[in-house]
Amino acid sequence: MNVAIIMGSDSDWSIMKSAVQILDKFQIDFEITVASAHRTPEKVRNFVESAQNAGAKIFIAAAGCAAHLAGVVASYTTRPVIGVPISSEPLKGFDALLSTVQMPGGIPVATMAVNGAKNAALFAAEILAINDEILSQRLADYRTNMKAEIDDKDSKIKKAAADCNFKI
Ligand code: RP5
Repeated sequence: MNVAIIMGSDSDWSIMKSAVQILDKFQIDFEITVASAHRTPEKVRNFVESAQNAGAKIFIAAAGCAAHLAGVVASYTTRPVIGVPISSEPLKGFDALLSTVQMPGGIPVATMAVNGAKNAALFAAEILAINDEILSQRLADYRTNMKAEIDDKDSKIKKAAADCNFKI
């Protein structure tokens, strides 16, 4: 198991499933659990320790509101921790962003954008690819496909604009 994902609640799943989809696409094995820094702190600690013992190289921690989960996970491991602040009412994720990103010196969390689950998984893949040529090639192919998609969108927009009788 390479990546351990921890979410503060099952309500974070609608966002975090895109991280799982990316890990699956790149054939990266992972484990996922729900555990809260505030509601179930012992479960968080036990999960981090057991995931690390099981070989987790990277942790992805996602939480909303006063989102201390990623920081707490980072306090229990020296493996890289990627934080995903989750949007919630009434502050739309700004609360979670600041709670996740503003770590004190000594305990880093690589914080993604609010709801940045996809990039969290891609960032994990990029770290793992440092020592994995096959994964590195998959990431290169992914970028190549992304370029082709953008070129396709460019062509469609140029055609749509031409149909409107003005040029971009
Ligand atoms: C956080 O509180 C969770 O990560 C979630 O984003 C938010 C709300 O949790 P629920 O009330 O939906 O369980 O700890």
